[in-house]
Amino acid sequence: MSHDLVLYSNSAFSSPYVLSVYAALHEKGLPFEVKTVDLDTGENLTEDFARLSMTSRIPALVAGEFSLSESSAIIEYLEEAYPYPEFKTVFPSDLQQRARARQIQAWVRSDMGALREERPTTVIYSHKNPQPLSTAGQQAAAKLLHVADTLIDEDANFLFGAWSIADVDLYVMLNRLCANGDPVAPKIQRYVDRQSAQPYIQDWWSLARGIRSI
Ligand SMILES: N[C@@H](CCC(=O)N[C@@H](CS)C(=O)NCC(=O)O)C(=O)O
Repeated sequence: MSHDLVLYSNSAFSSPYVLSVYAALHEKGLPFEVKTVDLDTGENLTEDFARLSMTSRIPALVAGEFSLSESSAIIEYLEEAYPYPEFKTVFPSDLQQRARARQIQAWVRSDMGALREERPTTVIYSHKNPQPLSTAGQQAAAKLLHVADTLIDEDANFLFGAWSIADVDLYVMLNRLCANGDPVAPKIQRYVDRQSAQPYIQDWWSLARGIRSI
């Protein structure tokens, strides 16, 4: 299957959900174009973008005549449309690890709201939040760090031996704490640094910082 792929991001490049799709496209080696919509001016609510995304949300992927939003659905689509072994897989090969990766993906998208609110992704590339975490924020951070401690080995390797998309999702969540200077164990910091070092991740944050344009 070969299509012109277009990934729609918010113009601030602050969305962890867009980053997850951006990572999947890079890892699969798929050429794609990035277009932006300005959420602050409601550009996502225009008829054109609503038609394309169906839900007026980013990320949205356009693949020829087809378009889709919701990052997990997009990643699953890419995985099936551009399958292994011709293309790199973004999921672990082992059945149970694959299920665990999907658990992590779903979990970081649906839990720990207080942490997402008090440590938005802007702390990663822009302003830190000097305010201590609220009780709810601390509880969310403790839960996150407990899961990370369970899944990440002492060498701070990828979660499932080789890279998977769950590494990107867990990395962004953990980096909300690391980048803000909130305390984390050394192996968690090493794990975050390892993911941060991927060139396309650095590219992404330089887009967010406005250092690089698309
Ligand atoms: N569950 C969605 C979350 C996407 C999401 O929250 N997108 C936000 C920006 S980060 C958005 O489009 N907000 C505008 C709106 O909902 O109107 C996914 O994984 O793609």
